[in-house]
Amino acid sequence: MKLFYKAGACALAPHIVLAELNMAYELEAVDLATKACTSGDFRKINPKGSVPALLMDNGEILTEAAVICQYLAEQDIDSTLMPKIGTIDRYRTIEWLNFIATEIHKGIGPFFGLDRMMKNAEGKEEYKASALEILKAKLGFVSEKLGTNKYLLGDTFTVADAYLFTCLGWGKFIGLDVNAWTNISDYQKRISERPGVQRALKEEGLI
Ligand SMILES: N[C@@H](CCC(=O)N[C@@H](CS)C(=O)NCC(=O)O)C(=O)O
Repeated sequence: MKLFYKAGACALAPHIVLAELNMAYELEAVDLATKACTSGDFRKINPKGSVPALLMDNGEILTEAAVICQYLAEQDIDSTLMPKIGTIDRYRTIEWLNFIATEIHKGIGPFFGLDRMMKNAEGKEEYKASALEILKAKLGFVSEKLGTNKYLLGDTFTVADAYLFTCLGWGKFIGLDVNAWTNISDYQKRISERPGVQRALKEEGLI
């Protein structure tokens, strides 16, 4: 299996899952500005032009971070990264994945492409200020739900934690101080110390 990624971007979530499961995998970096990668034009691999993309051993390509994470977790039937089918915890995990993808990931994503989206300097500042307030409200909700639990689902680390941890890492680039919420900063630290997470961070050159 090969994961196409950009260091620190959302592909870190499935990368963490691969490392946590100790699966055999290769990595290939993508230049998101030029869409170039060692294999050539990345758009021929993923026409959406975005990472992550997972090249499976049978040649299939799977995209969308939340979906790749679920797929990978289910390659190992003993894994607890995705709770078992039929349990409420499974739907809680999917509920978190959806929230993280649509509210947190896509709440932060536009900050990185603002120069391409808006020409008006004042408009950009206005957007950033209000988008930051919206994000803060969402993280306030996360902090409240998390409480002093180790992970989003309680004591068990799941794919939703791999995804949320990835997005929290972007806060420092957009003026969002996640240390404002003790529950979240403790959570971030706890996850960063997991061996699988350490391995993925090292492989992306982030530590
Ligand atoms: N819907 C996709 C979005 C992925 C995404 O936004 N990837 C970003 C990096 S975090 C990216 O590749 N941006 C460059 C682009 O889309 O051109 C997913 O959830 O995986």
